Amino acid sequence: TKDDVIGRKRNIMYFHNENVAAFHYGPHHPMKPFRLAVTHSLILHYNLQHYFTMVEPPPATYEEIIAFHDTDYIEELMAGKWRVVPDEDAVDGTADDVPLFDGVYDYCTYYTGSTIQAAKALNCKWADIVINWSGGLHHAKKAQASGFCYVNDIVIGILELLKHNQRVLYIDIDIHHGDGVQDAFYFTSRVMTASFHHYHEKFFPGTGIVKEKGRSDGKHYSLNFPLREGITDESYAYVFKPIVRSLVKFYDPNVIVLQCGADSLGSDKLGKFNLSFNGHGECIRFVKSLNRPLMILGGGGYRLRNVARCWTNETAIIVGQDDVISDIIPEIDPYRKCFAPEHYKLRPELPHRFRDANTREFLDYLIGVAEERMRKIEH
Ligand code: V1P
Ligand code: CA
Ligand code: ZN
Repeated sequence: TKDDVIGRKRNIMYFHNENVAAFHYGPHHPMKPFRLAVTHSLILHYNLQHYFTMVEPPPATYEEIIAFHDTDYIEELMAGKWRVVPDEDAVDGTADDVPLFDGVYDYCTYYTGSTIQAAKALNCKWADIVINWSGGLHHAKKAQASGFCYVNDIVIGILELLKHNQRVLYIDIDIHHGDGVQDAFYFTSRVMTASFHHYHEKFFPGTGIVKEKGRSDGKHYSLNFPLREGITDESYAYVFKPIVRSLVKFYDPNVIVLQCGADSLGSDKLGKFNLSFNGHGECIRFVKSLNRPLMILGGGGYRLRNVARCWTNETAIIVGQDDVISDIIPEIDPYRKCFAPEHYKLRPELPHRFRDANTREFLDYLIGVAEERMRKIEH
């Protein structure tokens, strides 16, 4: 089988608490938790559950959440009220992106509970690969919600992994900078963070330049790859593969956490890249082929039908069924109508909306940065 060719058979666990999909950020908000119900349904209708152990994990507890977050901040979230900040503009900017919708704290406990249980399954060696598509909310800070994220399940999950693992490598392919995870581990060498993202001063969150490289014990353990708009499958693989290969070779992580935000796909509502389902999925395939214990998380993704397609295809890649399953969405899936515009295909071609502004010279410069940084790390 293909598993024997690229590595030994991996034990896979899939974490899903269906309560997470019933929350609403509000009528005009791009983040739609319902995408998680559509994704889960599509995974089931492709019968991929035969290849993994499905777990419905409990919600995260208050104690688990304050392993990272400030208690005062979490009290506000539980009460559904942000503290009054004198700067009115800041309040408005925050309120639009992170509205206090009904049940917002409960919502956080569901996606975070799944990430925590996924981390525990890796720690106990019950699984080699764990999946939580509801997780990956990489912008949340210790005492502040940001960019659709309130509780940082990734940071909490990595803290759990650090109880049993000396070194964790975090890789983030969401189109936005993984600032919340980078900030949380900026001063330690036990977590290396690598974010690939679109960078532009006007593009959220406006951080993630190459010069942000970590401080004190963490110096050289934060890596940023600020990409220009319109990047294609070829250009993305050209930087991603050699960089990730050398991070794994030199950092030698005990476990890898991969945030798979689907907003780096072409035609995303917020994104500016041209990745196809294949190009995005190739990153997941490549990281899997490195044969380390692996946690797969979701993240952004704002064209609902493409998020479900992307993460279903990537679940199939993880279980080694991507070249076996049909490219036509199963007729029995109750959400099939969501996929009508592209003739019910699982991996339709996506329109290229942006010219690729990433020159070969620029991509070679980014690869050089990673190589130079790897020469500086030791452990
Ligand atoms: O651009 C901003 C804020 C508003 N300015 C004051 C700065 N916010 C973005 C937030 C994007 C968050 C991405 C989250 C993730 O990385 C992880 C889950 O994918 C934003 C955008 C935008 N086009 O970038 N907010 C909104 N659009 C928005 C639109 C309508 C209603 C509410 C928010
Ligand atoms: Ca990213
Ligand atoms: Zn994003």
